[in-house]
Amino acid sequence: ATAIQRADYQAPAWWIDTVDLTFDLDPAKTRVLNKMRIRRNADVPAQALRLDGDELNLARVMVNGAGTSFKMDGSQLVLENLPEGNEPVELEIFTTCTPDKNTKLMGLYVSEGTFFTQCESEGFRRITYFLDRPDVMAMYTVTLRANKDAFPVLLSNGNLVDSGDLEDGRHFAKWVDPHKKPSYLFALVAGKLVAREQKIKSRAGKDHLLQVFVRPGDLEKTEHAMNSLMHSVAWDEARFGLSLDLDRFMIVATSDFNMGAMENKGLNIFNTKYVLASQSTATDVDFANVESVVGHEYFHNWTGNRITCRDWFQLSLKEGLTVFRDQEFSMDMAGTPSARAVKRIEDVRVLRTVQFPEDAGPMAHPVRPDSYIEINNFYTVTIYEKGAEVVRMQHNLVGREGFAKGMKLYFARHDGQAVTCDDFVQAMADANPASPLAQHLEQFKRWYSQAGTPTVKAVAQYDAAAQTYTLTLSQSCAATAGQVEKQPFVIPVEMGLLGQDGSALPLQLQGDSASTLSKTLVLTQAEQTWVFSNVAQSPVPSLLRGFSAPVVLQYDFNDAELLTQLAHDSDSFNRWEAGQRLAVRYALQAIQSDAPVAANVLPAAFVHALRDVLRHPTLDAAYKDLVLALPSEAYMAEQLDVVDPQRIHAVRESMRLQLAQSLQADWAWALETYGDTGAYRPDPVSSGKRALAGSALLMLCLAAQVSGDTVWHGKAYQRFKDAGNMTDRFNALSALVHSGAELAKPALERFHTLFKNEPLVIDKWFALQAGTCDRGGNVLPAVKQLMKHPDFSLKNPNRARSLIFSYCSANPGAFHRADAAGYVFWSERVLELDAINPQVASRLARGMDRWSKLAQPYRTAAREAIARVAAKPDLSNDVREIVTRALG
Ligand code: B3K
Ligand code: ZN
Repeated sequence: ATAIQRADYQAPAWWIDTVDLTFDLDPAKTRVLNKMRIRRNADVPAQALRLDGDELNLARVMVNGAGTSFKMDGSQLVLENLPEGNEPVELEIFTTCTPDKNTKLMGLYVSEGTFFTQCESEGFRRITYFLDRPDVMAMYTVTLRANKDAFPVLLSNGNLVDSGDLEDGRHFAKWVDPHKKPSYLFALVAGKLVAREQKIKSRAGKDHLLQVFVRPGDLEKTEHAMNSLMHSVAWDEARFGLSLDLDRFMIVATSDFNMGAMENKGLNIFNTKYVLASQSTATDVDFANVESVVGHEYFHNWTGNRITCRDWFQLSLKEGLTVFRDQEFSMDMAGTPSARAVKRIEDVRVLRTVQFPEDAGPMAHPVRPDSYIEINNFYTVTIYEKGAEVVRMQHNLVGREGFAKGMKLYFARHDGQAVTCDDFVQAMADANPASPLAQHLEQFKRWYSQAGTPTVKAVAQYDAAAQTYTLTLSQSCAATAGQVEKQPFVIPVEMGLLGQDGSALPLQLQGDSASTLSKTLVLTQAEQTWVFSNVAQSPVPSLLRGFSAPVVLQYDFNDAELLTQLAHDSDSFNRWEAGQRLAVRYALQAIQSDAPVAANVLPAAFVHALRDVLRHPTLDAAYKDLVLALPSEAYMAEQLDVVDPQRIHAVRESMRLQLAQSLQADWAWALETYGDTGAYRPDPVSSGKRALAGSALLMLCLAAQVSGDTVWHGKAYQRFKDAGNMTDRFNALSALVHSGAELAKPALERFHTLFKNEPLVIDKWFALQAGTCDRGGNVLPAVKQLMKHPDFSLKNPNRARSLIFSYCSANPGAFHRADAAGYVFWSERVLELDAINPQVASRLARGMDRWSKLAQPYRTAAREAIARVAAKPDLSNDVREIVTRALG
């Protein structure tokens, strides 16, 4: 397979104005009649029409009602003799496909007897021959015909305009989408489904019908998704003046889905994981995820669907922007400043533990990539989360009002078009001509073109006599594949200064008359200096507040300065960050020392500071839980050039045990204080209490395991049995499992019995066992045993992720074995999955991205495992691209 280059973009030679599809749905052989009205693109030289196809059986092609000659070029259907001139041409293509053999879950497939589609990015070509690219936008009419008993519900995009019975127990439904769209937003669903319905009125007074379709038994688990959808509609109107542009908006859930959800116009298809939620089966995190994914897909209706991407290199145009929007939605829904800060910290944690490594590894790519082999490999945390940070920086540079103005201009200019990332930034800058974004526009765009995480180094000097504070910021960015030299970025650095007692000091730049408590410095050069006057004492700098740019900040803080920030910083993000910096500092010292891992990796002063946070009278429980949580093993590994996963694991375990033991009374207090949240509501405040109580219980069980006093295990088992919601129940179960308690086994059995008919809960059951702390190498054999469990299936992506990914990609202490058995297991599963579903396989393949940093013997063994995968001749493009880059 050859790489596709962004620079090679050419406008299509033909346009498709209308598409009229008729489906005769049959799992074994579905017949698709595709009637298109096409015309030449007068702006480009006349060319043959080349239509994309994939695994289709072609029966007939007609042009203007008559047969025609055609040829095949690979998988493309080529029509060379179409009429000359610019008159529209009627093209009719008749094909068949086999949905029940479609294990890739791209195109038209069957899940538990129901038809679903997934077209983004290039799945539509598995349904019919087409110009399957996002800049070809057409009006769709869709007629679905199927057996009425087996497929009573027939759905597609837009409005239902006709339906009725046919002969032989069949029926039909005809749908017309009132908006033109690219093929990747096409969808159909046919099966036995029921819907929760809600009528709403928009601000403008228009009526809309919202529907959430699920399998019959799941209806009572859809209330939260429906509420989330209503909130999303209201939020987009209130914050951006964007109203629902359809009479009917549908969400349908399926348990077989490659990713989270898909924003098909008016017919979003969701993984059940992000729709179904009830107090007894879903955790607080699940509830929050449902809200955020429902929001995300709904917000795509404007950012993605009304304005779409010119080509797939522009993917972040819709994804980065829509992630930014869903993050803001979740923050606005959370309400309090503290809950907003918690959400921000969680988002930054994902960015730093997943995206920073990606940006430093073999898959590093700019937010707008320059080339790809398989586009499905580029639905990455760089496109999504870093893309959202790049939008967030624009938001911060033009301000909240300015951002809303920029969005207005973006829609005024481009509604109904397929555009580029440049078009978005241009609109933002043009709407805010006096902003630093407009001032540095060309330079700001480097965030889209240069890969890698920049480092910002800060050096400061306090002059007591002159009462000045001089801050010098310099930036650099390591080389990434194909990009050796990096030009300076535009980096907004929000900052404040704290007095030695932690109070906020006024900031007055030399030459300015007014002072503020927080300020955004815009770093544009390789190095820049700012001087603050009237600084009465030597301050503690609070830099990169709110994580104002996706960079690594280096500053030589001493422990005392970080403890001051941890106790007092008015910026919640940096207060949390100070604790993380200290924890990482002590962890790295212990990891890099030659001595055996000590029991007291953390100095007493730090432990006391954490106790003060835990016992703090006013801080929210959710925030306390984040401060008390140690940085992950993956995050620690990223700070090292040579990674010994076992050493990191041992050090982190020791730190955790130290916190468990030295704060034992405080954890007991926390469990007592936060452990009963009354009637269940998944709001941020009570979720935070449950999270902190869950952590406390785990700490108490860990300490108990060492002391041999099993009272807490008994209490945990009791909590597990009596819990009134899944969060408390699963936290108690996890505490038993992670602490290696004897009661873990009966609890796991009981849990399985209770929830054997709840697939999403059984996923948790698999994931917990695969993700548990390794004791003498026992996790891998347990995972292998679980693969033989009657409930396990590699074909179901959620199930595969719950067992295989939880072990290979989320349990480094168990996966990196000196005997290489974890790596062998990984390579076998990648190959096995690749034959079923290349997209899922290639996600698993990414688990070894960082192999070259491993210490021996892991490094050599990891390389061998990757090479074993690469040696397979008929790998999918998906996996081939990942392993080739990894070995690169
Ligand atoms: N746009 C889809 C992702 C499609 C992935 C295709 N491999 C979901 C989303 O980002 O909302
Ligand atoms: Zn998206």
